[in-house]
Amino acid sequence: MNEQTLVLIKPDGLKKSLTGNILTRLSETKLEIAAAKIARVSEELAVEHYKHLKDKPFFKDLIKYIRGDLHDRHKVMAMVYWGDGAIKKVRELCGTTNPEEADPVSIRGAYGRITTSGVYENAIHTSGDKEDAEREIKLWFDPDEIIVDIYPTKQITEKEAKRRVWA
Ligand code: IDP
Ligand code: MG
Repeated sequence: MNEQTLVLIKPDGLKKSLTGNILTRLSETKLEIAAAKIARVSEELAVEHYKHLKDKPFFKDLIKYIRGDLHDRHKVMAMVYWGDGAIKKVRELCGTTNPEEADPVSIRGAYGRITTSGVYENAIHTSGDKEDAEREIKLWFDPDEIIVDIYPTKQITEKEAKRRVWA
């Protein structure tokens, strides 16, 4: 069954120039990339994305990590992968959360590390299940940024809305 999952190449992955390697590994899944962008991560977005971990002792460092404060790379690469069994396929390829325990040939096993402050720097994020995927994709992307129709949308008219266009 076709489904979708959010993938983030985290700031450590970008700093280590792993984008190409990670995309090549992800292509093993034969899934389609339905959306892709480089994104700045606001404090608000980071906290919302990781809200299920807000009571953990490593939460503050985790927010710094995903915002790029630990790597001087204030961006992530965000993508939606789409296709049959997308969530499980990408999750398996990424490996377990703790990079030291991950299969050495998984993305996290190959590229992740645990910092001295205890954060798991595991180079990549991917949604854990269908509910997470929907919440996360809606958080990171607007419907028009995704080339397939995945969740219901509605039309709104924004009269006073201002936006930048090319000068
Ligand atoms: P996931 O990324 O495999 O879905 P989550 O539990 O959602 O795992 O955790 C989000 C991120 O928080 C992880 O990818 C990792 O960077 C970090 N993290 C999770 N658990 C720990 C921990 O016990 N110590 C340090 N960092 C952690
Ligand atoms: Mg998770």
